[in-house]
Amino acid sequence: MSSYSFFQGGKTVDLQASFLSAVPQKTRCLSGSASRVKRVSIEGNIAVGKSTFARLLQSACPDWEVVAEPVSKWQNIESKSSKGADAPPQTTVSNLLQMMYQDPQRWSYTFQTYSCMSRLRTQLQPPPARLLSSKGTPVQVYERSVYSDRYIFALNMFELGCINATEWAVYQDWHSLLVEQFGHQVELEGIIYFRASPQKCMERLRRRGRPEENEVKLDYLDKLHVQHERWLVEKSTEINFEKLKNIPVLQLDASVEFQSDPDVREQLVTKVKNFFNAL
Ligand code: UDP
Ligand code: D5M
Ligand code: MG
Repeated sequence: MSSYSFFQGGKTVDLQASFLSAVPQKTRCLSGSASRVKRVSIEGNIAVGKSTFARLLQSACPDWEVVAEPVSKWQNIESKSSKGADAPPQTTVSNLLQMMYQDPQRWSYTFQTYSCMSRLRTQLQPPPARLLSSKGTPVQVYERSVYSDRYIFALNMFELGCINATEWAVYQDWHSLLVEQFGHQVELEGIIYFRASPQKCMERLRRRGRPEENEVKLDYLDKLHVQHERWLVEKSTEINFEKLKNIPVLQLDASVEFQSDPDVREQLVTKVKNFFNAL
């Protein structure tokens, strides 16, 4: 593992300004129909089956839209550099997810700035027209949230010593500002906690075979599991946002094989429907 770089902390500057220019004006204040949309996030450990389940929900009901986690953005960061005024700019593509797993001490803070920023940007996109014109209750299902960024991943990195005390203080400061400024546009009505043992997640992680995650150890999934339990079951994580403290949580047993079993799938979808109706 490398030592810390002097430049790490400097990468957070002007996040808010870059957000404001990146987010279309119409998304900054919600129209009447957009404010009808209920937002829910699916939370859970790595490879527990969130994306698979989210796709299933999307096909189960036309009133639901899934907003996937922007993992491919984390794997493909384009940067341009120029050797001089006359030289053509060179484009480099880097894989920040891989860099974070290969050298967590160097890259965790950078990764957390980008994962949170890219997630928020993705979730701030306006819902599709079919959702806004739906007669039922439209629901947007987010794969994870700015809250799991902070209370699961960033907190875990801090506790592991991969984000130092200064970085953690800086992170919390800008994260709170972002949530205060933009949080109402991505505010959640509820959370689905997709829960399985770390062993089951490891089995699925290996089956998925994402190359960047080759070196992920069971111990890491154990730690993330404990963070989820503290936040969503024991409620012992210190939360800084009032509305989040009392948010309804639906716990689903994800250890069952739902992908290939239509009966199990249906049971899970019914639980989700009842949960949405009660929100
Ligand atoms: N998977 C499975 N059975 C299930 C659900 C998921 O074998 O009932 C597999 C899925 O095909 C994928 C892996 O588990 O290869 C991880 O799933 P996903 O990418 O949905 O997990 P996420 O990281 O999004 O939670
Ligand atoms: O995978 C998302 C991948 O990204 C997984 O390898 C965990 C990693 N990671 C690290 N920090 C974060 C944050 N803040 N959010 C999300 N993912 C993070 P998935 O398949 O979605 O579990
Ligand atoms: Mg996923």
